[in-house]
Amino acid sequence: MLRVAVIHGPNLDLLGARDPEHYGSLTLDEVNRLITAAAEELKIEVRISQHNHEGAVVEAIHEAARWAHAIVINPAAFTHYSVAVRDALEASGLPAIEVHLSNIHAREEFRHTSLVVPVCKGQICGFGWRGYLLGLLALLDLLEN
Ligand code: CA2
Repeated sequence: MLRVAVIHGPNLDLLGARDPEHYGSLTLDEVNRLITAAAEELKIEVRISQHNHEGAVVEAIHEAARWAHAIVINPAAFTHYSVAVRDALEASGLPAIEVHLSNIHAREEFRHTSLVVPVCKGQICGFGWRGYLLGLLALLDLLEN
């Protein structure tokens, strides 16, 4: 069975509270339930976590390297400046998919840069919470076919 760590970055615990035009109206718990339900259907084991601190995201990636086959990560703001998150992903040796709820390329200039995408298999953005499901499907395709 494919084992995937789903890691949410800072402020994503605020989902559903405001900014629905960028991030949708679902709470993080609701998004996580949808991810869990889809993973069950796809016969993927998922462990989902959310962290507001950079070091905690780094540790979640280290932890994933001990049990998971792959990572789906929305590094949120860390995407745009965290060398530490990028290095942790690279060091994990795991295939990772970068996910964003919003289309970061259609937003402010500073969101166009991702430090993590060069160490990921690819980036999915602009499809809201469904991006996480697309990430799981992409990993299934990559790792099982
Ligand atoms: O579109 C995404 O998923 C982002 O990763 C979300 C980050 C943002 O910094 C990235 O550029 C794109 C922000 C997450 C904050 O989420 C909030 C949700 C509700 C209210 C306030 C913030």
